Amino acid sequence: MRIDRVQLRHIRLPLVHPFETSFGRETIRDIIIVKAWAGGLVGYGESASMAKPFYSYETTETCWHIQRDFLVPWLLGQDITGAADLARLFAPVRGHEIAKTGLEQAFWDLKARAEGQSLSTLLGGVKDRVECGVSIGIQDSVQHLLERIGAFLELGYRRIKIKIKPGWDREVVDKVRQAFPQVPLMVDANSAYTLDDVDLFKTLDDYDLMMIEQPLGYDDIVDHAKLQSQIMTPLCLDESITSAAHARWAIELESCRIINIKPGRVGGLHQARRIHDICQEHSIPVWCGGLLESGIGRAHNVAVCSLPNFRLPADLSSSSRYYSKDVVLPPWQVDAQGMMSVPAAPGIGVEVDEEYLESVTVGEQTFSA
Ligand code: OSB
Ligand code: MG
Repeated sequence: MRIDRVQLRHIRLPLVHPFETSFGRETIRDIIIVKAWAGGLVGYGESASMAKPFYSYETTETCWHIQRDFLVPWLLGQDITGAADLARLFAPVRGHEIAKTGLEQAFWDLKARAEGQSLSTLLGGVKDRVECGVSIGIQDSVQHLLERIGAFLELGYRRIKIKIKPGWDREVVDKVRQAFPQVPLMVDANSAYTLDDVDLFKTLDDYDLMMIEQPLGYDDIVDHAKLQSQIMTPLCLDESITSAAHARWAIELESCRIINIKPGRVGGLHQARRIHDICQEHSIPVWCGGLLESGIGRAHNVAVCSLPNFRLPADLSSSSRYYSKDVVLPPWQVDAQGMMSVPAAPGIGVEVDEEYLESVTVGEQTFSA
C-alpha cells in the first residue's frame, strides 16, 4: 500500500471535567489527528500526547515536530505492506511512541478498509463487546469523589480506578472502600512514590484492590519488583512499559502481575499486540488504558480491547464523559452493563465528523508524495 498524502491536524477539545493526577491537571486536550490517503482510501489515527511533558516526555509540539520533520517524509511514497514494515521504517527515531502512533493507526485503518474488514478483525480480535471501567481524577474533597463514583456505577461502569498521590491515598481508599465494599477498585499513582513508601503500600493490602498501577518511577522495573515481593496486591505497570522488550524485562524480573497497554504509549497497535502476546504466553492479564483520547483514538483502543488476553476492564468511557461533542459519529457509548460494542464496519468503524473536526482545528498541514 502506497501512502500518497498525509494530513496532520492539531485539534483542541475542552474536557467536560478537569482531569487531575499526581502529575498535574488537564482541562483542555491538544491532540493531533492524522489522516492518510492511499489510492482512493483514507485512514485515521491519533497522537494523544498531553500538552505538557509530565505523563511522558512527549508533548503535542514534539509529536508535530517528529511527524513533520521525520516520520511523514519517510512514510510518503513508500510501499508499506504491514505494520512491521512501518515499525522498521520508524525505528531510527528513538522513542516518540505517541508521535509514531498517529501515523501507525492511520495505516491500520487504511489497511482494514482496503481489505473490507473491521480493525478488530484485522488485528485478530475475538470479542464483539468489551468491558469498561472508569478512571477518576483527584477531586477537591472525598465527598465529591464518592458522589462521582456513585454516579459512574449508576451508569454501568464495571470497575473504578482512582488516582492517588501523597496526601490523597490511604485515607481516601479507606473511605471509598467503606462506601463501596464490593466494587472492583484499583488505584493509579502515576509514579508519585518511592521505595521509602513501602509501608503505605503494605497497608493498601487491606482493601482488596484489583491492582496498584505505576506506584514508583516512570521508567523503573527494578524497584517495582522489590515492592511487588513485599505486598499481596498485584502491581500493574503503565508508564514503564513502552515496548514489548520492556514487557519481557518486567515479566522476567517479576516487577508486576498485570500490564496496562496503551497503544499510544507503545508506538501503536503492532507493538500493543506484541505486548499482548508476550503477556498471554506468561499468563499475565492485560487491559487497555487511555490518554483521554478523542473518538478516533478511542476506536483504536476498542479494537485492541477485543484481543483475547484483554481480560480486565479498560479505561474506556463514553464520549460524553470526556467531551461535550466527539469528533466521531455515533459517539462512543458505554451501555448499562458497562460494555462497549466493537464496530463491525470496515476500518475503525465509526464516521469521522469532518465538519466538527475543522471547527476545533488550531493548526493543519498536508504533505504529498
Ligand atoms: O495514567 O492511566 C493514566 C489519562 C491521562 C494520562 C495518564 C492516564 C490517564 C487516565 C485516564 O487514567 C484514562 C482515560 O480515561 O482515557
Ligand atoms: Mg496510569
